[in-house]
Amino acid sequence: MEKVALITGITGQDGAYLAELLLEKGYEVHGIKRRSSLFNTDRIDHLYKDLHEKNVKFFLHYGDLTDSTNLIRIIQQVQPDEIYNLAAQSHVQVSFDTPEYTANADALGTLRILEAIRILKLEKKTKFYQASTSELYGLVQETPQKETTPFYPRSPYAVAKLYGYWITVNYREAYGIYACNGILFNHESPLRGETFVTRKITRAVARIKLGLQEKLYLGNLSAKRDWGYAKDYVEAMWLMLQQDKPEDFVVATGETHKVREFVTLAFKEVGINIKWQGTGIDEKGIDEATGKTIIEVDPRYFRPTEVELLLGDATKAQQKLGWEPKTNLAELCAMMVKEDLTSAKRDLLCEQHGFETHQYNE
Ligand code: NDP
Ligand code: GDR
Repeated sequence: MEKVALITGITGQDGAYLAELLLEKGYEVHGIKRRSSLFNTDRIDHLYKDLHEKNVKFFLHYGDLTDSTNLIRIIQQVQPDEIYNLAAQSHVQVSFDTPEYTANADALGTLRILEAIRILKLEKKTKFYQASTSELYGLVQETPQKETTPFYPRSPYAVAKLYGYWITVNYREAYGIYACNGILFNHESPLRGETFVTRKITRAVARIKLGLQEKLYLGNLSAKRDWGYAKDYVEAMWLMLQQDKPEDFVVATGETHKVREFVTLAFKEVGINIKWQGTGIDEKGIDEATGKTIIEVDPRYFRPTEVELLLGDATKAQQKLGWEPKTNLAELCAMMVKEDLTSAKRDLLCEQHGFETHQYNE
């Protein structure tokens, strides 16, 4: 019998890679997308087939994590073997502006799905994956961070995810649901949202290289992150739901780098060497060849409370799931810059032929 999976957040970075992986494995894949005034399915359009064709295995449903009745109805209709709860207001800085909404979607949204499983009496049938995060570790208590490291969340996003983490553990213990937390460290790709720091950097690198943009403004250049490749990480999500018993796992590369290092690496990909000058808000990145300042610090991007250092220890995932990262930071960065150069070249062509292109930078 082919398995049926339901993915919330299917239009996001991880949703797109996971949907691809599960379709390759022969699953019937259902996803929940939000109604939006513009199309929001760019990342999964290549998976979509006209529903009138034969053997369609990919289905989208309108829904929202803030709407219980909608979630219950979709889960009742789909009767999934596996639910991957990837939907979230996932931007840490935005969570300081929208803390209540973030709690509603990220914390209560998780509860709503677990309750739907219970209400529909699917506790024995449906396995549940919760997209937990290294942001739970927040203020450093121990490095590298592993499954037993105490949590100290530092943003409304992380606090909401803390609820999601514990409610998942609680429903596993209270009702015997096969429910797992994947505590994933930052993972990036060419599909990464444009306002997360790596993608913001690789997009700017491409646009600066082609003369479409003058400068890149960033916040805390000294924050350290353990960055992996999203496509490698969705494999770990799937593996977590294929074990004999449900457990929580850290997924990470075991390497950490400063934002500043990622900037240097990304500019190097297009032949620009960066010389760093100054400190704090006066720090600047200068193009060695031209002497022009192309990177500046903008305190608007500082967070009220920051997570300074993330470094994960994925030994448990390696031992129990046989999972290991396959892509290193240099390969990841090169891949992202390459994709962004392709789209910047498209923009340049348009401009050269008299068509305006607009780029929203945040
Ligand atoms: P994205 O921001 O790329 O995707 C989030 C998805 O959630 C989008 O499909 C978005 O829809 C959807 N969504 C947001 N709010 C709602 C809502 N109220 N109801 C239904 N859907 C909603 O995130 P990622 O793919 O990067 O991350 C996936 C999950 O993993 C998230 O939960 C994130 O918090 C978590 N995580 C991510 C890490 C990372 O480094 N990427 C690390 C650890 C955890 P739309 O497209 O319409 O905006
Ligand atoms: P993060 O990712 O907060 O770790 O959350 P993000 O890429 O936003 O920030 C990483 C670090 O870079 C610093 N930074 C900037 N960040 C952004 N977005 N924009 C800037 O201009 C900038 N300048 C410096 C940040 O301060 C931070 O220290 C991501 C999300 O995917 C979460 O959903 C997920 O849970 C965690 O990763 C693990």
